[in-house]
Amino acid sequence: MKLFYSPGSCSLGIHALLEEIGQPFELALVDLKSGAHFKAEYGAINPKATVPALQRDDGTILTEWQAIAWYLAKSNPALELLPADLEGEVRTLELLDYMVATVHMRGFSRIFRARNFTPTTADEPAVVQTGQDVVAHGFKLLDQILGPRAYLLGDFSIADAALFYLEHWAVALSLPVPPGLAGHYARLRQRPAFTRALATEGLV
Ligand SMILES: N[C@@H](CCC(=O)N[C@@H](CS)C(=O)NCC(=O)O)C(=O)O
Repeated sequence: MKLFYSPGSCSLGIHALLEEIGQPFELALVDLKSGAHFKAEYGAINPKATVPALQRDDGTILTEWQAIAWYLAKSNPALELLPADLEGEVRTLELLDYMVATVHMRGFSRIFRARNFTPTTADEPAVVQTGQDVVAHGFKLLDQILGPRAYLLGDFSIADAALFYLEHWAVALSLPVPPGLAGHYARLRQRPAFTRALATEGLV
């Protein structure tokens, strides 16, 4: 398998999951900062011009964070990266969708790319503030869901890898992180797979 990634982006969570799985995989750098995702070469791989994208061993490409994580969990059942029961599965999907579609796409995306949300430069600080409010509300809810447990669903799951990249961004931006999530982030950084992914991406 080959993961198309950009260092420190949301692909970090998928990278850490591939490390958790422990099977050989390749990394292909798509440097978002230099606009490599808009070049024709990457367009032929993922016309959505986003990372992560996963090329599987049969050559097919899978996109969208939740779909890639779900595929990795389901194709490695012995690792139990997903709860086995229906209730556990829908709770995982519920968490993934909230973290990726809301906290990431409606929150952090406004902070990182305010200009994509308004044609008016003067409005950009307000866009960033809205993004920070979405993140703060999301982190409050996720902190409540985590509660005193080590991981979002009790045992480690793909949901924790999504929360990890959000926490990583918040720490990098010096945004407030509730104590429970700060503990969760520290705990994941200690997992060898996450430590390796961070080191490979030059983030430690
Ligand atoms: N819905 C996509 C979103 C992925 C996404 O937005 N990735 C960001 C990096 S974290 C990206 O590729 N951005 C490209 C850009 O900003 O132009 C997913 O879940 O994979």
